[in-house]
Amino acid sequence: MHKKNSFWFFIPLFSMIFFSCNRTTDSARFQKVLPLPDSVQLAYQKMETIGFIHFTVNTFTDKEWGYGDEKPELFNPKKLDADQWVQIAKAGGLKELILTAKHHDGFCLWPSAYTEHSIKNSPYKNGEGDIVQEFVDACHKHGIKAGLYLSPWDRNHKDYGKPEYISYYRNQLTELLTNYGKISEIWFDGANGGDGFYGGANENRTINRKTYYDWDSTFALVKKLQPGIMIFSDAGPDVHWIGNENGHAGESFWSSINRSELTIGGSSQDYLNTGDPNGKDWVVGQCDVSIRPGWFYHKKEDSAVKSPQELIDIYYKSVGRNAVLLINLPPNQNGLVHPNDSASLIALKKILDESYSVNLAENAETNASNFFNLDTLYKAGNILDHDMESFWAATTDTASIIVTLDSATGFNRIMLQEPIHFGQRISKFDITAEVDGKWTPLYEGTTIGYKRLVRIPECKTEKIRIRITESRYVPAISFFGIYKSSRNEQL
Ligand code: FUL
Repeated sequence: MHKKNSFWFFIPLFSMIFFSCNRTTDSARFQKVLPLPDSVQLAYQKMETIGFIHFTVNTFTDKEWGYGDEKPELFNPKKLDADQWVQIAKAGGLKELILTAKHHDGFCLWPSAYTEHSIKNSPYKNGEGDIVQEFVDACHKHGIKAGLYLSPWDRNHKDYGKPEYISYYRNQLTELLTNYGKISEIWFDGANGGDGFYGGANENRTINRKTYYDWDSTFALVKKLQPGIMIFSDAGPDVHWIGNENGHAGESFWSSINRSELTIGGSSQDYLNTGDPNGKDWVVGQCDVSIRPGWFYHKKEDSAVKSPQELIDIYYKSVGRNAVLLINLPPNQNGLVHPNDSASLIALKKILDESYSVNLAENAETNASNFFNLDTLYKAGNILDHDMESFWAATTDTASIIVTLDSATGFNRIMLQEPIHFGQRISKFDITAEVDGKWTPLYEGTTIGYKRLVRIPECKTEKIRIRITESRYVPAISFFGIYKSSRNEQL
C-alpha cells in the first residue's frame, strides 16, 4: 500500500520535471533565424577595418592598369620594407592586409614557376626576391592576418581566354595557398577581359563571366588548400563587394543575399550595396576604397591623400552600416608607404579611439517593454555589456527599451549592435530622448546588423528610448552605447 502510494506520487513529479526540462530547451529559447554567419565570418566581421596593398609594375610606370607588356627590369623597389607596411597598418588599427600578388598586368610578386613575367626576372634582390613571402612573414610577425589578391584577368598571359589559362590560374593559386603558410583571405576581382598584350597578340579578348572560370571548382580548390580562408568576390561565398569603390555600404545593409542572383564581374551594384532581407545566404559586405584617388601609387597624388575627416566619413558609411572597411595603402617606387598616407590612417584611429573611449550608458538602468519568455537570460540590461552572447530579446516584432542615466548627460554618438549569430532581424528603429519632459526624436534608422554607428548633434538627457518599429522576426539587441566625441560633425 505504502509503495503503491509513492508510485502515484512520483508520476506527476516526473512529468513536472519532464515538461519543465522541455520548456527550457527549444521552445523556451530564443530561436535563431536563417541565414547565419559561420564562425569565420563572425570573426571576420569583428575585425571591422582591414587594408589593401596595391603594388606591381604600375607603381613604376605610373599607371592604374598595366597592359601586360611591361619589362620585369623596371620593377626595382630599392628600400622595400614589408614590416613598414604592416607596422603602419597596425598603428592604424587594421587587422588584416591583402597584397596584390598579381594584378591585371600579370606580373607576379613571387617567383612563380609557371611564368617568366615575375619578380624573378627583375633587379629586385637580383631576381632572388619573393615579396609574397616577405609580406606574409611581416603580417604574421606583427600579429595581423595576411590575404592575397590574384587577378583572374591576366593581360600578359598568351592563353588568357582559352581553357589552358584556367589551369595556369589554378596552378598559381595552388602555389600561393600552399607555400606561404596561413592565408586568411583570397580576393577575386570582378574586372575581366578587354585589350591586352596576351603574349604578343595585342588584341581584345572577352570571356563568358558566368562559365569561363568555373568558379565553383576554383572555390573548392581554395578551401581544400586553406580550409579556414575567406573567399571574396562579387558573389562571395564568404565576403562580397559592396558595389562601389568609395567605401560606402547602403544606408540599409543586410548581410543576407541570394548568391544565385550574383555573377563575378556582372552583378547588380545596387543589389550588392544593400544586400537582401530575403536573401538565403549569409555573405559579409566589404567596402573597398583607396586612401588616394588611384589604387596604385602616383607621385602627383601625394597631395590628394584622403584626410582623416574623409576617412571618418567612410568609416561611418562602412563599419557604421554593418560592413567591413578595406582601405588601400599603396607603397611608392621605393617600396614604402608614403608618410601622408600613414599620417591620415593613424589620425583616423586616434579619432575613433577618442570618440569611443567611454560608454556613458555603461551603468544605466534599463527597462524593456517586454523580454523573451520573461527569462532574465534575455533581460534589457544585457545591452550594456560588450558580450555578444548576452543580449536583450523581445517577444513581439515591435518593442522598446528605456535607458535611464544617473544624471543628465551630453552625448553625440550612438552605437547599436544585433546578436547576428541569431540572424539579422531589425529593419526600422528610432531613438528619442526625454528633453524638458517630452520625447524628442534623435535618430531614425533602418538596419543595424553587426554594428550601426550614429552621429547626432549633442543632446543632454537622462532618459533615452530605443524603439524597434519593424523587424523580420522578434528583435534582439546585444549592445547599446552612447559617447561624447570632441568632434561635432553629424550625418
Ligand atoms: C578593381 C581593379 O580593376 C582595380 O585596379 C583595383 O584592384 C580594385 C581594388 O579592383 O576591380
